[in-house]
Amino acid sequence: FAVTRRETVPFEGQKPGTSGLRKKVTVFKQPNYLHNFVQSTFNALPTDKVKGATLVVSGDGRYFSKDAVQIIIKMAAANGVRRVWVGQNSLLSTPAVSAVIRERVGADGSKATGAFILTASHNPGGPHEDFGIKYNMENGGPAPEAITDKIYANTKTLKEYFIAENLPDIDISVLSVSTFSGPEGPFDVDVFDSTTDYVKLMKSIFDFGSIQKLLSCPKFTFCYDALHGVAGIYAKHIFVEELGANESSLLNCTPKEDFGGGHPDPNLTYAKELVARMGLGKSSSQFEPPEFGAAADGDADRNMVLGKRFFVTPSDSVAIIAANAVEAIPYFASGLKGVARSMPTSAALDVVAKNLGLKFFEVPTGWKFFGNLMDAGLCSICGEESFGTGSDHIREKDGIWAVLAWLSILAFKNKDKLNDDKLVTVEDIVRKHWATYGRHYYTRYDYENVDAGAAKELMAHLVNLQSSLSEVNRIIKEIRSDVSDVVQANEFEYKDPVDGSVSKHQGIRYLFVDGSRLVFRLSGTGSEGATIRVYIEQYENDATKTGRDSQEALGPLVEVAIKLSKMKEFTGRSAPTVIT
Ligand code: VG1
Ligand code: CO
Repeated sequence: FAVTRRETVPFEGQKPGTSGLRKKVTVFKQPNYLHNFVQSTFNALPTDKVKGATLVVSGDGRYFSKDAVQIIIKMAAANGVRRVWVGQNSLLSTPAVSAVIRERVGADGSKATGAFILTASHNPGGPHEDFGIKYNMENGGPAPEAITDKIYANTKTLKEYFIAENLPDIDISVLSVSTFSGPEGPFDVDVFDSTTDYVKLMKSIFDFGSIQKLLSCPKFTFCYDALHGVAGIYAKHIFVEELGANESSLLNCTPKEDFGGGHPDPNLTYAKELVARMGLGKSSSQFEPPEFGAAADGDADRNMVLGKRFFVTPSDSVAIIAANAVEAIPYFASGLKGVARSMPTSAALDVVAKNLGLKFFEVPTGWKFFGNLMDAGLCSICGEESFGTGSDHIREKDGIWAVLAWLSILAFKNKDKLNDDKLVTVEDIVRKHWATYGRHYYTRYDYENVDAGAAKELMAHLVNLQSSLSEVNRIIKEIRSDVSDVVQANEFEYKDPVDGSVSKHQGIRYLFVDGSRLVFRLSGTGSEGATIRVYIEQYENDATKTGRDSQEALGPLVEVAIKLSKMKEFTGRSAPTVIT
C-alpha cells in the first residue's frame, strides 16, 4: 500500500470528555472529522507507541463502528503501526479491550501498547444518535489527562493526516490475519475472537465451579440483560456455555447497532424489561421473579445488580463486594491492597475500609484516576455510583466481573445451604451489610440536555454561595428546618498521590454535620447541551432505621438540593430526567 498525505482543517469541540470524544453520528460523519481526531491521537503519543506498535481497535458495535474501524486501520498503516488487532465484527467490550492490552500475546510474541475503543457507552446508538472514540494506554486504562489535553491541543492546530487509501477493506466478520506490505515494511490486521482472552481472565479470578453449583440449584433463578450491547456475547459465553445457565435467562443479548432503539444504560429507568422481570414494576405480586438479575451498558463496563423485587444501589454494591471479596473470590484470597471510590459515590465503601483497616482513596469521577493507584499497588477494588465497579485485574470498570463477583458472594453464602428450603438472597446480604456498617441512603437526580449556559450559571451560583456558610445555613433552615447544618462547602480538587498531578473543579460539595452530602456536577459524557447531576446522600447507623424507602428518607435533603441550587429558576425544569 501507499501512504497518502491529506490536508485538513481543525474542527472545534474535539475535546475528550470524562471518557473519550462523544458526538452525534452526523457530526462524526463529516468528512475528515474522525480522521482528524485519530491523527491528533497518533501525534500525541510517543513515537514508539505508534511506529512498529501493536494497537487494538474495536468497540460496542454501535452504528458507524464498521466504517470507523476501516478508517482507523488505514490510518494506522499509514502512520507506521506494525499490526492492528480487531475483535471479530469489531466487537470488544471496554473491559475486554483492557484485558486484551494486558494479557493477549500474538503468535509472534507481540503485545499491544494501546487501543482505540469505539463506543459512546450508555448513550443511544444509530444514525441520529451517538458515536464515540477513546484511547487507552499500555496499562489497559483510559489515557490520562496529560495525553487527552495533548490530543485536544493537536485537534486545534492539525493541518494534515496520513492514510493508506489503497489498502483494501478488511473483512472483519471472519477470524483471519491479513498481511500487507507498505513503505515501512509489513503491516498485519489480525481479526481475533472477541471473548476468548476475557473469558480466560475471568476463569483465573473466580471459582467457576462454585458459581456453576449455585446456578444449577433449581431454587436459584437468574436473569441477565445486555440491553443489546456488546455484553451479550460475553454473557452467552460465560453464563450459558461456561456456567450452564439457561439461554432463556439472557435478555437482549444479541448486539445491535442501535441497541434495539433503546438507551443502553443499566438503571431503573432504562433497563425496563429487566426491572419488570425482577418484580420491581407494578403488580409484581402475581409472579415469582428470579433471585438475581443484572444488566450492562452498551460497552459492558457498567452493571446494575438486582435481587428479587430489590435494587442494589451501586455505592452499596462496591462496598459489599469489598467486604466479602477475600472470602468469596479466589483472586483476592491474600487480601485487598486498598479500595477507592469516586467523590460523588456514597461513603459506604469508606466505612468498610475503616472497619477492615484498608487503604482508602477518593478520586474524581471517571475511571482513569483509579488506574494510577492500581499500577502503584495501592488499590484492589473500586467503584462509582454510576453503576461502575471493578478491580485491578484490568484498568476499566467491568460489568461482567461485577456480576461474577456477586454470584461468587451468593455462592459462598449459600455453599452449605443449596439443599435448604431457602437460600440467602441478595436482599439478605444487603440488609445484613446495613445492619453491620450502617446505611448510606443515596440517590442521584439527572437533569439531561438542559441549556448549557443555564447549567453553567447554576454551578456558578452554587460556588458563589460557598463563600458564606452562615448564609447557606440560613437559606437551608428556611427550606427545611429538619436538615442539619452545612459544615464545609467547596469544589473537589484531587492531587494524585502517585504522580502528583492536580485535577481541579471536580464537583461542588456541601458537607453536613451529620455526614450527609450534596454534590453537584456537570456531566462530561453528553453529546448535546448539558447534564446536571445532583448526588444526595445521608448516613444512618441506627440499625432500626436502615430499612426505609430511600426516596422517602432523602426527601428533605432532595428538597434542599433543588431549592438551594435554584434548579427550577435556572433550568426551567421541575423534575429530573432520570432518578437513580
Ligand atoms: C459518567 C459517570 C461516570 C463514568 C462515566 C463513564 O460521567 O458519571 O461515573 O465514569 O460516565 O462511564 P459523567 O461525566 O457523564 O458524569 V461510561 O460507562 O459512559 O464510559
Ligand atoms: Co460504559
